[in-house]
Amino acid sequence: MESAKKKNDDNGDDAGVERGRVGLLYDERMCKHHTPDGEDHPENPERIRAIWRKLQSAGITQRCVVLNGKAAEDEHIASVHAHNYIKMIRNLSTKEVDPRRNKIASKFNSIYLNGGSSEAAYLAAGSVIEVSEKVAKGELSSAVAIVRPPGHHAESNEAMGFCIFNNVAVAASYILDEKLELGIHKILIVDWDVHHGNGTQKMFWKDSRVLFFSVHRFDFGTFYPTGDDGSYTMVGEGQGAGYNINVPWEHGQCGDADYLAVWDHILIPVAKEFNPDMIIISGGFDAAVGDPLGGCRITPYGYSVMMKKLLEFAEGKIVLALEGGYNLDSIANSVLACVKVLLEDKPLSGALEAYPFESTWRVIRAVRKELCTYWPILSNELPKEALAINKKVFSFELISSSDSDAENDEAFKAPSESKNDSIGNLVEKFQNVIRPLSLIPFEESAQVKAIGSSVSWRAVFAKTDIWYACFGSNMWMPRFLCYIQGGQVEGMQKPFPGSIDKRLPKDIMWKIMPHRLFFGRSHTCTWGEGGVAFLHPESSIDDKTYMCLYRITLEQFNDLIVQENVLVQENVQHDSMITPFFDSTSLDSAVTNKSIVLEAIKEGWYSNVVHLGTEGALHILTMTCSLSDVESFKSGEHPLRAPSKGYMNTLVRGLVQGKQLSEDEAISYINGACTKPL
Ligand code: Q9C
Ligand code: ZN
Repeated sequence: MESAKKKNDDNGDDAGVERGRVGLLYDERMCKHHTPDGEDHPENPERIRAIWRKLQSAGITQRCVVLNGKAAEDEHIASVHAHNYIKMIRNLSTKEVDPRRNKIASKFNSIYLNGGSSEAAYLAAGSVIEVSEKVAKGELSSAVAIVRPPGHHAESNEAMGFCIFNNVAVAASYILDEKLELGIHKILIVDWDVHHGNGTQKMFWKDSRVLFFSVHRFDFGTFYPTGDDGSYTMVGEGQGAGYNINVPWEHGQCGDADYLAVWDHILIPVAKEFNPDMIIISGGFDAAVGDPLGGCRITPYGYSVMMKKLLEFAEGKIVLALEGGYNLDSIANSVLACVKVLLEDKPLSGALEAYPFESTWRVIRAVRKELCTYWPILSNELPKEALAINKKVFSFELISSSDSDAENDEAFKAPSESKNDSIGNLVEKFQNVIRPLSLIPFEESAQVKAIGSSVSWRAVFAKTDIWYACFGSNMWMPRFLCYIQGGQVEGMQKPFPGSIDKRLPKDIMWKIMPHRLFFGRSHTCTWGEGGVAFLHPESSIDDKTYMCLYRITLEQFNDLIVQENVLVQENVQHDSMITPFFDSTSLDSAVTNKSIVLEAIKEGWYSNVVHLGTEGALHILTMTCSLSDVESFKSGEHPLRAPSKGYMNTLVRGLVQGKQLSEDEAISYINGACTKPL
């Protein structure tokens, strides 16, 4: 550490041009903590290596004061952790294989341990202490500690959620308890990791010297670490009452606009009042766009603005300590953006995505109401602009895709009756029905533009197959393929861009499902009169619906969701695909609860993804309306309406060519679904 510091001092020309001295701490020894038998794990050594490499290649490391890690002293850790726990971590063996150590790990929630874990944990905690002390002293103006294992889930006597020691809590306590002479009496901890910082919250629960602020996915207590701890009602106790602020998102997909609304309407006003002497950021980057666990979408630009707004406080004394963040590119670019802010580089250019979610204003209101007795500034009305914006939030309009008016188009040639037509053969036969995308004058698709930033989730989701089950016009394969390959079949008034991954469905099959098919809505804005098909989300043994199942990837399914719920504002569609609408959390939820209404597109008519079971090892998913929409259909608020002739023809064609029903049978099947009361 000394040598690194000296080197930089000698190199004063470079460091001298910088406005201040920004510390950067990195130590390869923290990579020694990894899974004991080498299985993949999101919290792996490559995380900090990727960040370090990025800072090096961006020429940032030369402009900073580079520090090596330093192991924490037990007595300093003891200010927030129990002695027995510290002893246990200290005494973890360094052996390559140790069943006893595995047994210890298994007693904790989401924890692995290996021969390097103890050393890395001490280094992570000690390193955050080290940079915090230097910032507190003014030796450094600010600092970034690229540490692992992370810390904010760790509790007094418990490792948890990939965390062993609570690095940030250890450092804050050290500065407040051991270094009174430095004049740091109030610390603001900003925890922007996508998960709630349960450990840190507990450690300063009754402490008014630490204002703990955490913004995290909560999903009504179902998101890790689950339970009520992350609720906005958890405000602290005793002296600490009002000094614990939770901002619990109701769902994923939150991005720059949501976080900055929280900054502007909660964090910054409170920080002005609290007037911290120093800020420590529990800097998880798992709310970044592209993160496989978080499902949120903060961009590097978003992080840079969040950072910049905090730099106005505590004379810029900020320590950023790494917590979570599991997409290597996302975390590297996000940390880079943050360091640039500390170096006071000219701001990143970037534009904020559209608007916060409606739910974001709901959460902000709830938090402000809960805390306004402690922070009177929060009792003011939210500014009018916020309300105006609220109205505009994500107003989608469905341009139905399930109501093709395709009449008997000349181009169509019936496929052969052969029973063992492969998908490829079938597609070839249908191909002449689809106007290939390449022939249609078409602006570069918004989705295609978004590829750059969404490679990672796409790469992951491209590897998971699901069965997409349809009951409407998509039963007719040429119509469905418009969503995969792009293009339009005759009768459609506009082409669809298709999926990014244009590979054909790997398989196709039919099933009869015990659900009610019905037709509703009076018309669609582009297709005119007539209802479109919906499936009752709940099953009932008295009902039968023919469903055509296409084996596609989860990535294609997401592209399908966007096209099925066509979004009016182009930029919204564009933004929407930076992260998947339907992610692994949504899938879990759909499997557990049978269905999930996707918040981000809840205004769409097909925003409800229903899990219909499994086939082989794969999930069967469909898209339909929400249960509350069903109620609206029942009450007459939404009309039930038979399909137009053209739409009817498409459905019949799908059922007949899928060899499910004769033409007459298909017609009476649809008519039955139209006439039977809901
Ligand atoms: N079903 C941090 O980001 N997930 N920790 C466990 C169990 C644990 C995340 C899921 C996520 C821990 C520091
Ligand atoms: Zn996290």
